[in-house]
Amino acid sequence: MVANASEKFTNLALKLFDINAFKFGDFKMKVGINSPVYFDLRVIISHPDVMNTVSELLLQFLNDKKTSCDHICGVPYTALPIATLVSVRDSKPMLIRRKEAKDYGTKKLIEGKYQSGDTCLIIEDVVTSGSSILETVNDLRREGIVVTDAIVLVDREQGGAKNIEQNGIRMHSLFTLSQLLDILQEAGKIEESTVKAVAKYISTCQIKADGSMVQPSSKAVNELNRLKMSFEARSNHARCPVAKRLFQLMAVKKSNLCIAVDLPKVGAILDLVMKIGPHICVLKTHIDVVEDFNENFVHSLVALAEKYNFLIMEDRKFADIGNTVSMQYGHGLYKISQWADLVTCHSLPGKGVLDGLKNGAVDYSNKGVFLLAEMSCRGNLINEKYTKDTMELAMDGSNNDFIAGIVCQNPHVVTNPGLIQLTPGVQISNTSDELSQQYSSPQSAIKEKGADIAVVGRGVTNSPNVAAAAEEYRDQLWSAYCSRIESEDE
Ligand code: 5BU
Repeated sequence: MVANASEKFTNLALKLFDINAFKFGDFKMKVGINSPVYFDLRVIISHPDVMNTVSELLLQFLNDKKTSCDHICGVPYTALPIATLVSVRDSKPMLIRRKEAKDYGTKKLIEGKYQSGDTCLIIEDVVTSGSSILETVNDLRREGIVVTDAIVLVDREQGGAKNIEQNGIRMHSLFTLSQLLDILQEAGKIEESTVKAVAKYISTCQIKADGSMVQPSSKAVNELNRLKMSFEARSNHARCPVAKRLFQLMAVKKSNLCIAVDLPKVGAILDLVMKIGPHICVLKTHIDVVEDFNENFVHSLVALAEKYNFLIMEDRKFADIGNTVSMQYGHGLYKISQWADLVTCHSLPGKGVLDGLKNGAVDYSNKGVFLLAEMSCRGNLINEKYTKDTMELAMDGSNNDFIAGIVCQNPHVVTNPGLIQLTPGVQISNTSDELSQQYSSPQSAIKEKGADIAVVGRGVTNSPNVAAAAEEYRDQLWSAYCSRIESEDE
């Protein structure tokens, strides 16, 4: 069946969302208030099918508008390959504007064959203020080229169209931000609260052509800043059912404390869990340190999780090829997928490790993964690129129903309010151990590092009164969370 035009638009919008060409959360912008939506259309070059559809729709749009021109020019850099495809499909010669004139040779700013008086159509990926389009237009006009029309993939509706129209250019767009939001909401991909937060941001953050805000004194805040949102509100944004459940559980139990029970004997573990159960949202295990493991032990653990209403996370840090991980998760001595609600996983092997986990679970719809984007120990080899790539993996459309959250150490890693930040390395009385572990206080973990859930191990398990210690950590962590979401500062 041949898709009709609106179906094609809808499918393209959903595909762009799935490949992370735009994201919702909290993003730094050049002007003022952080934005709840962020576009990164550079990613489409990795998806030839998307490039194909985009160029096809642009061409169709141009033909419908009967916009005639001698040349096509893409605004560098994202729009260059798109302009190339349109140029080839339409047999229209292209022009390229250099961002800086070469400091040798001809010093030409505009590459390509043209004459003064020729007309040129501009192609751009996303327009915010319109200033990038105007820079390109100005350089073309300096060469005597006539520019009257620009076409963009997405108009963020923040004043760009008006700004460029004041410079004598008509702006056409394949999508406005509002249209994209409608499509995504209709398809159940985003919540009404997301649509509202974006609408509020757009109406408050209109931008002038010079990049400044129309109302610079505005007090608006980004309503999708997860650090300021309650766990109840964030449960609506979770795409992984276990994360949704965990957000709700935390809100009901008023606990964002995860205790790591790194003890070698089942008796001691169960005894401890009975004491700390009422205070925790997650119990974290390292099942391979248990010396007398047996099946009854996990049955007892699951029964305690039900009784005290917490989730069980096996901190297995899976890190192998999919096939191996699938066996490690579902089979072997521990059969982790049968009793752990959540597991941790390294992103190192890439997408295959997540496919392996899905494969190892009987039904992964009630299971979740925390991906490691950073570690707490001194000297670990993770760098910024690794962390960023881990987040790309987490947000990928094919995985995001399985990723409950991220293990990390700083507040800018997780931008999506539907993901939970888990931060280990928390203790009140120590700042390190002898084996490179580094600790921060409960307050610092929540307010400075951006933790939603803090992991406390020896801070509780080494205490002479574990119940009282758990209660103390629970109270400190919960009040730090309450103060984080209530405070006015950014
Ligand atoms: P501690 O006793 O509070 O230091 O225990 C911390 C727990 O968190 C322990 O089980 C570690 O394996 C786990 N952990 C960590 O400490 N740091 C990390 O970066 C990651 C996990 Br990931």
